[in-house]
Amino acid sequence: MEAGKTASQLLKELGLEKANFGTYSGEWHSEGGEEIASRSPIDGTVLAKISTSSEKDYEQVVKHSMDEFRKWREVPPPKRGELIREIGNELRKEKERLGMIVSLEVGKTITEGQGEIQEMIDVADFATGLSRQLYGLDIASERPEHRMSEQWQPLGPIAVISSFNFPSSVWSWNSFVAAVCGDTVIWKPSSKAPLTAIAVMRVVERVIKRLRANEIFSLVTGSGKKIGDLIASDQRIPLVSFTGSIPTGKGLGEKVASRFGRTILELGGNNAAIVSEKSDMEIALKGVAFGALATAGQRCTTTRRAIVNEKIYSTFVSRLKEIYSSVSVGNPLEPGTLVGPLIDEEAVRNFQGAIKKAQKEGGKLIYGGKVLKGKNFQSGNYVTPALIEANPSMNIVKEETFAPILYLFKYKSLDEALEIHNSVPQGLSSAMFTNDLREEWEFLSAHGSDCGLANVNTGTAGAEIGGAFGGEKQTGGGRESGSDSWKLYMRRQTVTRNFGKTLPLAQGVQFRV
Ligand code: UN1
Repeated sequence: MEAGKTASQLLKELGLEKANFGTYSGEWHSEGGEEIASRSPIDGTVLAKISTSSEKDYEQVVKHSMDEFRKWREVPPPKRGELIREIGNELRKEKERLGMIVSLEVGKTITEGQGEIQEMIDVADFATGLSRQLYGLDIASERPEHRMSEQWQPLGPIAVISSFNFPSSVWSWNSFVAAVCGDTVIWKPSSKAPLTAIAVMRVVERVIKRLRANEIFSLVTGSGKKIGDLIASDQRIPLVSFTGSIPTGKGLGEKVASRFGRTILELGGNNAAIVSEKSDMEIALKGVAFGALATAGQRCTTTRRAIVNEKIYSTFVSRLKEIYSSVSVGNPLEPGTLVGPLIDEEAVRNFQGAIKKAQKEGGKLIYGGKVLKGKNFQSGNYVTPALIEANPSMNIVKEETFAPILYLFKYKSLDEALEIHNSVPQGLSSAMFTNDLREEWEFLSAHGSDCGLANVNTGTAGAEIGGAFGGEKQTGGGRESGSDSWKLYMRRQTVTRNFGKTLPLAQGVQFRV
């Protein structure tokens, strides 16, 4: 399947043009922002051109989002949920087409592109239910005839800066939850995936216009340096949710904190799977392979390290090599493909650079690591996934390289495995494969995995939306999507009410006037 041909048909069906405005605030506009191209990593085809947001566009968006917030915060939460339900239903209808846009723009396999939209639908369902579950607390007061409680208020217009690898679902994790909380949302997608954002916003716009609902979602496009910076230093935006690299997240976090704004940071992962000799090897192999290879190793949750018990190490590694050699790398639109292209040339260079560094530090490349050339690999972004035998003292294994490189480690005792596991600066996802209850306990205990996500007998990638998603240490500490992540999109208000006829003071303080 050719990316170009598929794309023009799809763009038409979705009401998109070859050239698109990259700013939406109740209407599409562009006031002289520079033009960028959405380029498919599959074969380098330019899918569409997008005129990004100028400062004037940005200003219009923020003003619009503030105005809409003043109206939206007055809407009862279950009514807000009704809008999200309708958006979810529209996404159900458009799942195939939108999933295809994702595949075309970022090179995901068809099933992964569809999965991305499914994740949005799931979050829409979750947020609709949540809109009736925004609960507070009732707290005992030390004073007679007093009541204390806790309630939650909307925050304001918030910003969501998303990355290319989950170009729409991460926006929905934040936006659908924030919307039922009463916030309005300004979306800045990655400049590597603006077309998906525009396509999603077109679908959202259709629902909003049909229902004559509040225009709570807006879109700005442009570089992190320009638009990202405007957001980071904009006092009017109380919360910025950012998904991306550790250095960018650090800079953004500092900027937002310096104006007392809040952030939800979802930064790099360096996720490991511990494979015990007491595991079911078939499950472990599949879990590690999916974790390392899905999305061509470009997930925050990608398995980057496998820590394998020495007793099964050689069997496990040779089986893994077999799996790797049977995996087809190529055009992600073809049904048999498991590993598509990397997003761009820079990603390919990083892949090669990391392998070189690993080899210099004593790592042994035992499989893959090549850049594929030829007719089927036109864009030059296709690589054979790499397996590298490593040791924990190497520096490169402490870094996240957004590519399919799996470092392999051997361990003797579980203590040693856990030490290797926790020895990196990132703390997003983790997995342990074992059928031994005591080993599972160690992994899940306070001295076990130090990550935000800890999985047993399932891999590091592929989290469900019902749990809170995010990680510790340099991953940034944010939580998104399920559980009580909604609290991050609201402000907490402690309420004290006096029903009595006197004014007793707390802590027994006397004040006689
Ligand atoms: C990401 O890579 O930024 O858990 C998110 C997963 C996906 C989400 C990944 N559901 O792999």
